[in-house]
Amino acid sequence: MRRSRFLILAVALLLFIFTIAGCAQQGTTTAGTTKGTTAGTTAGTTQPTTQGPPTKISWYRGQPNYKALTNWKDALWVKTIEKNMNVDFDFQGPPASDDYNAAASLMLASGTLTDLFFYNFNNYNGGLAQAIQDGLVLNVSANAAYKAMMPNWFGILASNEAIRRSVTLDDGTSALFCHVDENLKRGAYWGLGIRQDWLTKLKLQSPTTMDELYTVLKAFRDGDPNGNGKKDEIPFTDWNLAGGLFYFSTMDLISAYGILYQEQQLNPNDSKKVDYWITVNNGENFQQMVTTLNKWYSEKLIDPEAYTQDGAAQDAKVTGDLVGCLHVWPSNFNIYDTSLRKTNANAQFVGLPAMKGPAGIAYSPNAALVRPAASTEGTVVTSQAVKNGTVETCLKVIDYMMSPEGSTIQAWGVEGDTYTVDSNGNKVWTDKVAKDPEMLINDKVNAYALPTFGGWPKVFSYEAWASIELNTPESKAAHELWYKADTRLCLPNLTLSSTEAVEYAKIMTDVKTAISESFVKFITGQRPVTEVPDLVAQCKDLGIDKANQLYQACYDRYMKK
Ligand SMILES: [Ca+2]
Repeated sequence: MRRSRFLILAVALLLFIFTIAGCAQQGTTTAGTTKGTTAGTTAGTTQPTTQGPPTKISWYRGQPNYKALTNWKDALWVKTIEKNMNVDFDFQGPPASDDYNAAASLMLASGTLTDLFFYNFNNYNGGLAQAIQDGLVLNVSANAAYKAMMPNWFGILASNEAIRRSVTLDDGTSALFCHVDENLKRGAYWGLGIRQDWLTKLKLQSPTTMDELYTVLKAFRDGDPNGNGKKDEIPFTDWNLAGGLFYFSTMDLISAYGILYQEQQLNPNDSKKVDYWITVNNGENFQQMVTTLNKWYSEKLIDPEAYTQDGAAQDAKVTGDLVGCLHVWPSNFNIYDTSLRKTNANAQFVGLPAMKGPAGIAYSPNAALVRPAASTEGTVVTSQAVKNGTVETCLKVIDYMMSPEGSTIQAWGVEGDTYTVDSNGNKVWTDKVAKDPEMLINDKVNAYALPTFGGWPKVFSYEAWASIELNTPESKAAHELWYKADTRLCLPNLTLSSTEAVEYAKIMTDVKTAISESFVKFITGQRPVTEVPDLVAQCKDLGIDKANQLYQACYDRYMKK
């Protein structure tokens, strides 16, 4: 169970890293603008596209690896969409154990395309714009007849400014179809968690600043909150995503210093200026951050193994009643507490808000709060669909998936079967989903619907997501805390032009390598923090200012879109 959870986490994290570390797009801004509806029209789109036998549509995308589902064709929501649209999907992607990006990149390079193709175009040299120019991807928005077949998709773009800016290229091109969020609150899907029972035992308040957290971690270290008479507590821990050199718990602390871990951001003192964590105030904030974390590390407040252990090793410490504070997802509250309470009935993880640092502002480490779309990763219609004569069916199917009806099928399955609607109009899971004797609802639901994962053309249902992810009081409360963080550092979904994307990737590969080689060393003391200015100079030599300028131009265009 733990193993499969980490597998799923690892996949989710990889997707997450592509999104935040990728060179092209990122999310959107301003809660207000995404409010309201995805009007769109469903007229005509619920009709099957053809009479007679179903139209075969080939679709390249990876297979799932859920406890309850290993082939998309078996999912109730897929079968229902196939039936309603009279299509027969032929999913040709690799199994979940394979490297999807590598497999899909090979397919693109070989020119062997399916009708529909799922891909993160950050990984295409020159991005989506270049893939269109190269004749692989159909430019749907450039063709009035095609556009007319997608009233739901283009209706959402017309009615929701934030989503339109996120998913279109600078010239208004719309050719990639992804999940979109009308409720940005869903973006508050991770943050710090802490042992409330340890705080209570040591008579401590929940910390809101880095200074208060320092005091709490010292008390965790010295006060024997797990009560075994040994000084074995690990106040703060982290883990290394294999191959990713990515540290989640540390990321959650970094934002307290007005900087965001490994991604372009807005300057804390100039809301119009694009910056990077190493270049904000010429490295001053970065230096403050590593100086503090180095102090914590040397005082054994941070796990000595934080930067080398894997997720399973971290998890074993957490469920072994040893860890006080770390990065968590909503489902962790239930998973960790259930495990801990077998031996410690009072164990309770609760969420912590984003910490305030020297500036006294609780900056959000999570840019998902301002990004209403996975705008570089999604499904495109290919030139192969033109050759196969399936374009019309492909467009209508995608548009149906974006419709309220199609999105509801993806989020909840089939009414009367997997969910019912109560007298208040709220959807409720039926017992076959919620009360399976073998599986938790979090697992069982995947056989029928996909409420907690994106990756398909759909309008995300916040309610369906919350019904699975926020199913404990602790996760609900944490979600509210994380949502309140200050998002002023977070950039929206930005899309570099094809030439910008090539230049950016060239610079940032070297910059990221230089920083990742030193970042952990600064914390663990293997490199003195007084050498941060040398790293800043090295990054400038490698062209970080130019990379920031490329993003700046892109952001300026976004603001005018
Ligand atoms: Ca102890």
